[in-house]
Amino acid sequence: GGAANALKRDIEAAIADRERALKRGAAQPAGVDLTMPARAEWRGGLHLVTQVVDEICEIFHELGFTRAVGPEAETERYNFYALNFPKDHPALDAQDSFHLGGDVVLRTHTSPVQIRTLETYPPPVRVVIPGRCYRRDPFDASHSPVFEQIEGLAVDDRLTFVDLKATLSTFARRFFSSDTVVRFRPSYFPFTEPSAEMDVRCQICRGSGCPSCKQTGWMEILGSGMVHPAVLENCGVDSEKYTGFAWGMGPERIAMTRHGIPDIRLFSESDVRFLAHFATPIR
Ligand code: 2U9
Repeated sequence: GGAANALKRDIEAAIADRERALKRGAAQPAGVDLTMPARAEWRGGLHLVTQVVDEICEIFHELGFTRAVGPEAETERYNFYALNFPKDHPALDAQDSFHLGGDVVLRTHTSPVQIRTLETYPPPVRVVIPGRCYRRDPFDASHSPVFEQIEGLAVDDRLTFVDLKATLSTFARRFFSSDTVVRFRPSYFPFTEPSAEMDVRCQICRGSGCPSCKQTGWMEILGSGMVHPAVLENCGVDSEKYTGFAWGMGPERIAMTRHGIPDIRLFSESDVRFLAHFATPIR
């Protein structure tokens, strides 16, 4: 106690000495302005892709979808076979996917989470699944070997292609603007039949044609389709009783479409000028 009191007196005396010296102005070194405000602190913020993922999931939440997540390392069964990929599909090739040994791969899409959901919960099911995916793609302006995906799935009795179109066009109008025009084009995926891609009118030129939309006036936003009956049966769902629709999209591409960002590599290069431009404070 005695020692602590002595120390306290010494500190108080030192502070008082210093205060007197500062008041005299004696201690201010030449060229230093002690009244200058301190530099602003660096604040962390949410990455643009995180913001877009959250916004998209929130819109689907309003439409009745629950967010689900799952593992990034998956068996070939969950990543390919349960989804009706034929054994000779190019995606199964070591050239296209990262194989971790045995029958384990880094997931190439978030679809395995829908398979797990259908195996676990009886219909009706409505889920939206954001997550990181991996493909052996070149790292260039429009491809990245590591990317985010958001997929969705609805399975219920009497769901039709009309439900798919209504859900996805409602999403586009809420995400872009209420007057956004969409179109559906026929497509092909092993896990959906029929399949369609959805385009929105180019957000940059509003349809008149510009370099961002390669003069077409449209931008592709997502792929979709009615779940293939074989996929439902693979998960133990009676395809005579239930139907479903599903879709998949890339949030990086959507963020690029919305903000006119020319190169996907900007998202992972950690250039603070780019990050700070789009960052929003964490609440
Ligand atoms: C189950 C049943 C159906 C998910 C789907 C797409 C269409 C699609 C890609 C678009 C570009 C992803 O970002 S991208 O690389 N996806 O076009 N995905 S339908 O269909 C499923 C998934 C799981 C059980």
